[in-house]
Amino acid sequence: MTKRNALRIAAFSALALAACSPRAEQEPSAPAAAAGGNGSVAALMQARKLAEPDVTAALKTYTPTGVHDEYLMFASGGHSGQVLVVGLPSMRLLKVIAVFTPEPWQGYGYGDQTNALLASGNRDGQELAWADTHHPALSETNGDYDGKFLFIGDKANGRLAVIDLRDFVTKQIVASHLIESDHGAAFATPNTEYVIEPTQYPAPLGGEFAPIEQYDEKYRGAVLFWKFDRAKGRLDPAASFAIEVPPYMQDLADAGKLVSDGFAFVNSFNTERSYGGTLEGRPPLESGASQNDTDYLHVIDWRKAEAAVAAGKAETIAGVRVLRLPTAVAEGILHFIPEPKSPHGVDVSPDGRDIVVSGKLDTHATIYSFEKVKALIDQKKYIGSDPYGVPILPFEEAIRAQAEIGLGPLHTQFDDQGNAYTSLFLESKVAKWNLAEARVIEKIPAHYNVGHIAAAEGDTVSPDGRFLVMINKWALDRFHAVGPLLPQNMQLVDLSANPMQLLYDMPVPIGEPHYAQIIKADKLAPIDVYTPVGYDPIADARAADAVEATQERIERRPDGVHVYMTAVRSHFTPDIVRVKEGDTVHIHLTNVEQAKDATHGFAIGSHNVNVSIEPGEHADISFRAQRSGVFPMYCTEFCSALHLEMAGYLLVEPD
Ligand code: K7E
Ligand code: CUA
Repeated sequence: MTKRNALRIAAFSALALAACSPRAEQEPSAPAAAAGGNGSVAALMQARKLAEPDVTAALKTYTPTGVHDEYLMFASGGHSGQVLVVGLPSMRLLKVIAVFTPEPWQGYGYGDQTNALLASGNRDGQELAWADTHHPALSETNGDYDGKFLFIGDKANGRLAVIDLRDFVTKQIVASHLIESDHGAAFATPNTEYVIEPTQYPAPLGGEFAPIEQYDEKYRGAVLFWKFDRAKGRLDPAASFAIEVPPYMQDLADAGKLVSDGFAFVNSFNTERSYGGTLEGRPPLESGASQNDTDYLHVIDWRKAEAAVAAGKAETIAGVRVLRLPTAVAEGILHFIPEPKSPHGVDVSPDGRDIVVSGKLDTHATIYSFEKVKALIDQKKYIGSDPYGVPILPFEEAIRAQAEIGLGPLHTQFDDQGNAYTSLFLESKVAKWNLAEARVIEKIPAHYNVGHIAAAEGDTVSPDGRFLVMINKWALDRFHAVGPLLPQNMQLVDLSANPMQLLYDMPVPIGEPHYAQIIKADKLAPIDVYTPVGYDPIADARAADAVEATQERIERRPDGVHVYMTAVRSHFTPDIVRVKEGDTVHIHLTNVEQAKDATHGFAIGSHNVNVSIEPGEHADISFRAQRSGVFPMYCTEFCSALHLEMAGYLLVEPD
């Protein structure tokens, strides 16, 4: 038990003692307590039907006003295409970071900068108004979260985004045209040299067409290694590469660390290469893909791959340097090891020595020993090769142990005591097990189908233990009914309690938060204001059209009317904009304030104009004044006592 929890429990005991004293029993009557009034702890417990564990849970999570959380959790926003930022242990939602989809509050997708950013993720000119985000990945230094950047993928459209944690703003979206889908996942190498993005569903590389009957010959997967330029804070497509892999369905990945640094582990399912055809006399994909007892764990030596690419051994497909399968095999970059059928999670232990794989249809967590795997690779000890020539290492000689943990194991996390935690989807439990001994210690029930779990600093070389969040699919009976579409449910667990204790349920009503990472809050140092004034957060530079106070003006030019505008509590300058019907209008708007919290919004009705400008921020807004009329413009944040007066008019004169 940590010191802090011990203190909290001591505080609780004192309260409980007070509650049980005769004097306490004479405290206010039940109706007052039920209404929340001035009841004693005992009366409140009775009125609200709370048991002792409920009260300890409350004391462990209750965070008084003004007190900050100890951890921040970054959870994917699933179908919303966004990222949730949640404080632990309070489970308070602190922010929803707009990533792949428009978000009105942040004015994301309503101004020129964010429109261009979103458009950079379009595919073949198709505007994409949604994304399926799964696995966020925090940037790492020496295998530890460094609190600088966050990456998140889009499963549906095979995209990846970069969020800067200085301002919690999305800076870049990249979409490779090599692949059609990924797992919505990002995996960072220990020094964020690369962000790994494996495909999910195979297709011909480069967006070509091939009949599904040519699945074996023409369809492929790829594991992309996006080079991260830390100084620029952007992924560098020109320095990135991919490794072609067979048309199995690659799934999750994890980067090796410490002893296994330089390697990446990717699992796969459907090594049967089933492709469905339920109306064409073939079995559905799900049964076709479950025939074999094993699939293949892909072991990738990414440093060797990097060297092969540098030596010119890659082929360019759809603008991406690709190491084709024969090259990957010849260079000793890619090896397979059988893994129990239909695996899902692959997780490298904090010391980098174990690779834990869980198969959805197997009751074990299989622990591969990196040391053994490396020795087998060095000795070229193969039991054969797959149909694409990839050498296969012997399963029995590659594993250290198999832990019998339960039904439907999915994902594994680690603590600071040598324990692993694995979610059991079918059992709706999380198993705590000793990693060295591969022995289950205890299980805690999740309320329903638990998918991912996230532990504090759980993917690093030095996890914290303390807290674990179970991310459950659908909330069933946990909350008041809100119609047939159910929220998801994140459940906070105290790992320092023995046995583990469930502390809190948090409904998530905006999409399925597949995975999350939890970082110590003091590792983050976000800014309060943008400097210099006139800052464009997407370009990370002062905007070319930044406006200084006294420089405000309106200019008519061949490409339209340019309005150079400033915002300061509580007015816009200019506050009257006169244009002609049919004019294109470009508003260059700078918030010239430098005080923390001096945010302004800027909206014009009927024109889809809506931006949020934080202190020092600049935004450009372009639109066409289609119809003559009088259109109020106003600030959308209650920024001062005279906020309602922070308004003006767009006057569109008839042509
Ligand atoms: Cu939903 Cu990791 Cu994408 Cu498992 S994933 S649950
Ligand atoms: Cu500025 Cu309200």
